[in-house]
Amino acid sequence: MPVNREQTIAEGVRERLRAARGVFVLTGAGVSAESGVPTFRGGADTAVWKGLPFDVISSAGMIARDLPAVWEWFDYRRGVLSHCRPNPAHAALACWQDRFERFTLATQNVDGLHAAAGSRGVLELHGNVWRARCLACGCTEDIREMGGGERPPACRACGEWMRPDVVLFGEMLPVDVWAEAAGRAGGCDVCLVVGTSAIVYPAAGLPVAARRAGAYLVEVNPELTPLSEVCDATFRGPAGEVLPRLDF
Ligand code: BV8
Repeated sequence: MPVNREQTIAEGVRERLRAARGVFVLTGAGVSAESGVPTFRGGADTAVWKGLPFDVISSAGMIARDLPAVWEWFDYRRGVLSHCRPNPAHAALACWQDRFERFTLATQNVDGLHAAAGSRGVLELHGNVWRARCLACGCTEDIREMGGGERPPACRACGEWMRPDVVLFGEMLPVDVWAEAAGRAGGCDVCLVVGTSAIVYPAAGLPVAARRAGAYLVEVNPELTPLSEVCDATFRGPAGEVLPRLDF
């Protein structure tokens, strides 16, 4: 896209942000790509683990079928993440959080990088890879504070096995987190969608709901997505470069 045309659009978005009272942001794996976190559908194929497509190893049935394998998969993910730090996209969103009457950051990412960048009250739609949850009593614990590598780890409250506190395919999203995200998406002036292929539901429905409720919809993604055609503005570039440019 010719530079001045993108600059014009960027100035339009900055104006909208300056005037906005409520801003809703939905992020996906792409916002962490520049931190070195592999995306799921980056490039041609879907991420595969030991021959299993990620949406199989990350599916509800695996908990009953092979909980140790699920832990191995998320231990591997944590291993990758332990070398990753927030990037300028995370930083831009963190400094925007106090500049609006209502600012909501909802993410599909389980990497915890938004919080690491200073974002508060992030709505983690799909959970967090650094937390474990007891299969019996529902207690959650930060895995970094659980010491020993026992797998599956036992719950310190009731002794039952714990599972990664992430939402697997076929599982409901946390009801309170979802309700807040859906409510906020339906009441914002500007909705930004950053780094998501917008394929996984119900998260991908949030920007559509925001648009239907009258929000100005902005997409930041190097590639086209199913959402692109309903957006008011799109930026085909990496979030770590585009978001700082949208600072207003
Ligand atoms: C449920 C945690 C029901 C685990 C995840 C309606 C229609 C069709 C299917 C369904 C439907 N409703 C439900 C379904 C089924 C399913 C689903 O959506 N399937 C898809 C595959 C079609 N949904 C579910 O199962 C959900 N649960 O519906 O429960 C229910 C109801 C009642 C009772 C019981 C149950 C649960 C979904 C959550 C699953 N868990 N994650 C883990 O991480 O392993 S999903 C996981 O995959 C991520 O969290 C994320 O949501 C998704 C990956 O998508 P993205 O984040 O967008 O990443 P992707 O790689 O695809 O794309 C990256 C993008 O970034 C690209 O566009 C790329 O161009 C861009 N990019 C790259 N670099 C950059 C960049 N952008 C900006 N800057 C860059 N530098």
